Amino acid sequence: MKKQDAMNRDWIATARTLSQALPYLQRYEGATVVIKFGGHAMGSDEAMETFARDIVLMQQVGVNPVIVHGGGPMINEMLDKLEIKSDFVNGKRVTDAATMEVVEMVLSGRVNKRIVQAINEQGGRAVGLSGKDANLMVCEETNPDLGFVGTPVKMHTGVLETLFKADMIPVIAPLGAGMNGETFNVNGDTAAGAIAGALKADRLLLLTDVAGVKNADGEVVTELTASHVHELTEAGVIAGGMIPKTETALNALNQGVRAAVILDGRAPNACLLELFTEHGAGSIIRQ
Ligand code: X2W
Repeated sequence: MKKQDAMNRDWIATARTLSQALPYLQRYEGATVVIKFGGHAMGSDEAMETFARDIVLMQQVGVNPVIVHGGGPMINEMLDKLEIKSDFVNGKRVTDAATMEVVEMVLSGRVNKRIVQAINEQGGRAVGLSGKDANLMVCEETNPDLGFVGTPVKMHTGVLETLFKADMIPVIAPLGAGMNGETFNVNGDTAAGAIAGALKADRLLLLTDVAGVKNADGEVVTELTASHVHELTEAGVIAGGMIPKTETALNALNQGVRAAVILDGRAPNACLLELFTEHGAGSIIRQ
């Protein structure tokens, strides 16, 4: 009898959770949400399955999710196997022609298809592409010292609108097309910010392996404005790997994205927690 009571309580709690989500579901109906899924946030097969289910649920309730993925650790692993040395300058991989081939093979081939398959296994219809497809992300060389590292300069998001209309979920590898037939390697955060900006997305979720932006006491700040981010950066509190993330967030806001969130993608159901509960997750940055 007691066991039955406990089970009933679980179901009642589930029903209450769904009921409480209603205002959030209404708020995000028809919204575009760009999710950067970093290589460090991609954990086990189980974590990938949970992520994929969250994305399919989002789409089921009327959101247009766009996944932009990274895969830095997976590229490192393959370069190691091939005994190709790789260096980073300010968080960007120095990319010569041989490295570029491996980057494209790993991102477009291995990582992209793993995510596409995980979403499709949950009943979604994901389509994998890179910034080269339909000239989605046209790039220029960032700095000659970095080789084939690209900065997005012109976006053509028509292909994404087409996929939204067909209820398909775009999964994008961060590669760009050059004006002279080159392929460029684009930092995953930069690519996600450029795509979110071009779509004027309602949300940019940067899923990483830290809980969010921390203050001087090491506590996660749940809500920040752009000027707050500038202050923390000048004070040296926002430092290291967090800088490209907050810069991406601020650039996206400047291009018309409503809010950017930096959150721990390894936490269970991180995307749903952020979008559909009062609790939210990580650090939300608004203008
Ligand atoms: C990155 C692209 C992948 C990436 C790289 O080659 O590693 C540059 O550095 P994460 O997992 O998001 O770090 N590109 C130019 O950004 O992956």
